[in-house]
Amino acid sequence: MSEDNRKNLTTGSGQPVGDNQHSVTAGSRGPTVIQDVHLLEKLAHFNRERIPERVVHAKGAGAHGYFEVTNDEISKYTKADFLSESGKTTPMFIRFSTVAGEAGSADTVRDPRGFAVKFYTEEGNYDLVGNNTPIFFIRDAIKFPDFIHTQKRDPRTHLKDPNMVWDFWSLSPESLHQVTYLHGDRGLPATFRHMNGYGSHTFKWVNEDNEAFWVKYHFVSEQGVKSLDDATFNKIAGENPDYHTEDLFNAIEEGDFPAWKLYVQIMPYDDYKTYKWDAFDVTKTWSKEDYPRIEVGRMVLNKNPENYFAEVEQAAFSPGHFIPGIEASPDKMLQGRLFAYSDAHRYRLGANHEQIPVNRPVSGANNYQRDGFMRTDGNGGGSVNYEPNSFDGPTETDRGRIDPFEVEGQADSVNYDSEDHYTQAGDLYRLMDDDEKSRLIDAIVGDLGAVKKDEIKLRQIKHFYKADPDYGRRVAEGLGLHVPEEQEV
Ligand code: HDE
Repeated sequence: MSEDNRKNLTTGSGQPVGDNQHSVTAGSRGPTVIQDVHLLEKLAHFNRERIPERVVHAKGAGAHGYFEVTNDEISKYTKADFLSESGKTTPMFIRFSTVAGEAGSADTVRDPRGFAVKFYTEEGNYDLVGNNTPIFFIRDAIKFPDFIHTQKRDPRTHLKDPNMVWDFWSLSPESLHQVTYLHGDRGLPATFRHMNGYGSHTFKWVNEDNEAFWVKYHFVSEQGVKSLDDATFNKIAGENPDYHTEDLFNAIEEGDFPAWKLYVQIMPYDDYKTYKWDAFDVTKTWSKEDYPRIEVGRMVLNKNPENYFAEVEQAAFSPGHFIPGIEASPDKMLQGRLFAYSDAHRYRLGANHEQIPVNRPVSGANNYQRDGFMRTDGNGGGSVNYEPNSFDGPTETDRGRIDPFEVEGQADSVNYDSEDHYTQAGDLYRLMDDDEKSRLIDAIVGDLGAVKKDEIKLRQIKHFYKADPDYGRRVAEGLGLHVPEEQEV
């Protein structure tokens, strides 16, 4: 482009624009002429600026940074190249989010927070798509659409409806642990910087000798964990719905880079057969006494996105983006997610969404995928587009093989073995000090109190009671309802 053109306003196809303030009309009073293609293009593109928002986690904020390994010992457990030695650094991108709200909703609502990390490793992108809670409400993917329907708007009133929320939770007792967690202080993080992150699921690590381990990830905030109180979070939601987004952006802009230490709990492969909890049930945690946290490295966020839509709205994380040395576990929620995320990306961003810069692997992609909407990478040029071939096309490599594992039993719709949804929820309740217990009870009474049917409230109170009689009693009293006796529960 010549020097003077550089300042010219142009159309999308580069033609200089003569007038950007006035439509072309037939005479001063005449109709607008259809040949004003700049006007047509500008209005037509404007109509197509919005893409489908994420069906969950629609409101979020993102940042770039790096991950640095701080423990040489980790390569004992995984052959993942980016974890191979202390001091190795990997660029990464993170997106924090709420779950239920739409893209314009408030940041400071009581809700789990998404904690989605994309590591741009030399062997492909590794995505760890977690939350700020180590557990989840349900443990089978098949229930997720129903669960999210209760978190969204009533189909008739288009209003959020506590009757749906608590009807579902009281009929799905596996939710009790996360319901307790959510109504405790962790449900109201003070900022995205003052909360921990978790992979939540159990994953599989495989080392260079093809020995396998089970792992759970913990990102521990170096800023500490701070929460808002009940009065504050609602006030902020009204005054500044983008409070967390603004806090993260300003902190990084001012050079106050937030950081997290990454730890893992490691379970020897065969322990899952005898461990007291189902190692693959995402509504349960592993005791840190049984499997202590081992430091892996440190994540620092040190660069804001240049453009929100390009980098945050178009970011595509998938739990199925594994790399050699890191694989799936049989966790039924994780298994469902392995399909759902890339399917959501194909819907929201198109078949070639991994060519969008924020999603592009720094290691490049070599495969025989061709064509499809928005193919912008040259589409493989004249190179061979099938395999096997005799023309030096990319071929499979042992490094990409999964670690084989035994399967047994019949294909069927199978439940988990244990229905104990009370011990860990009760342990969490008993871990809280008196003040947090009071805040928990107030939060639950406030939410559950809005439910119309006593039948739903009483059903839920019985779950609280089975977790801990004091828990159930205090909620019942707070609601002015019958306190169940031991034998009733
Ligand atoms: Fe998600 N989830 N999820 N989820 N999730 C999505 O993917 C889904 C679950 C989480 O910042 C969607 O790109 C299913 C658990 C985060 O871009 C969708 C199930 C955890 C984000 C989807 C779950 C999460 C999402 C929506 C039940 C924590 C935002 C658009 C098996 C461990 C990522 C999209 C970002 C986003 C599906 C449950 C975390 C629809 C089917 C459990 C952080 O694909």
